[in-house]
Amino acid sequence: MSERTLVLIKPDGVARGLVGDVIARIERKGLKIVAMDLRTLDADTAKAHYAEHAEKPFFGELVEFITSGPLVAMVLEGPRAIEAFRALAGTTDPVKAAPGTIRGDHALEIGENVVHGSDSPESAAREIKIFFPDRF
Ligand code: RTP
Ligand code: MG
Repeated sequence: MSERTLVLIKPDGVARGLVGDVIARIERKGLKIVAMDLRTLDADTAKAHYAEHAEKPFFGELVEFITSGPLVAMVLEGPRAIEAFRALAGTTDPVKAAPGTIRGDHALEIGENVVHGSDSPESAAREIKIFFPDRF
């Protein structure tokens, strides 16, 4: 059964020229890109996207970072796409992320960990609606 997930190449990934690398990994894995857009988020969209973290001490930094420059938003489709992309991304803390994953290969700081991927079907549906309303 196919599912969809919302993936972001965060502003650090775009600024560092990692868009091609991330997309190559997605395509090599066999996940299909069904929507893609380069854009800079406003604070309201960023807060809506990260609403689950609104009470966390790092929320302010998170919103500032994710709005700091252009990011690439995309929707991926494939069998167990949510779990498949989270496996490609590696764990949240890039120091602990396995080499061979996006975060394991490219990042050192938890706040600048290159990519986002939805963590559940409910999150994916909510996030896809925020980034690509009316598309799906
Ligand atoms: P994401 O939502 O970005 O895909 O990352 P995730 O599921 O692996 O991690 P999550 O717990 O949802 O956290 C969202 C983002 O917040 C930043 N973060 N900073 N300073 C901190 O302790 C801290 N903890 C999390 C990370 O950039 C993480 O990706
Ligand atoms: Mg998350």
